[in-house]
Amino acid sequence: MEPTSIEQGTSGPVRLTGEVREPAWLSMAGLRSMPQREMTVSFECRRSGTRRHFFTGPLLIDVIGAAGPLFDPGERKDRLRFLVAVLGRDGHRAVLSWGELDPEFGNTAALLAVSMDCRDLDEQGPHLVMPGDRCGARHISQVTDLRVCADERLWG
Ligand SMILES: Nc1nc2c(c(=O)[nH]1)N[C@H]1C(S)=C(S)[C@@H](COP(=O)(O)O)O[C@H]1N2
Ligand SMILES: [Mo]
Repeated sequence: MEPTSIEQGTSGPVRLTGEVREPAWLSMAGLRSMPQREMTVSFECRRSGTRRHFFTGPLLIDVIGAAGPLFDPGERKDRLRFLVAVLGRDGHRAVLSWGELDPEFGNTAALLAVSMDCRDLDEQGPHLVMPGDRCGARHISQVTDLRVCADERLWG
């Protein structure tokens, strides 16, 4: 299914697709209109050593939840079959599980950040923030695509 509405931001919107009721184009303004969290994360990069950044933005699970993932919301076990794939403009990507984000399970407060170190990210696009990660590789910059997938095709 193709996203239905376009709210163009400076960086180009983020596409949210896959197994959701309402695929969407997310603008930076739209992400800012959601409840905001802030957090400082530090991590080790093999190349650049210890890094530390301050981010603000909505919780990733709120962003995806608003699009209506196609699980039975009242059935905790059904949610555990879902994956969230995150893609950066340069092709760097990571796959997360719904279970690691869900407050009833791993409860990782991942953000889709709209500002980094007190500068807005409108030029770059949003930034995935994974609090608790020791390596920086899942703090994906310039996110362009989020895709929700159920596990069915893994077993096919
Ligand atoms: N889009 C994108 N984001 C990325 C990467 C990348 O290659 N592409 N590298 C990751 C890695 S390995 C690290 S350590 C951090 C480094 O972030 P910093 O240099 O801004 O502190 O960015 C992460 N985010
Ligand atoms: Mo890194």
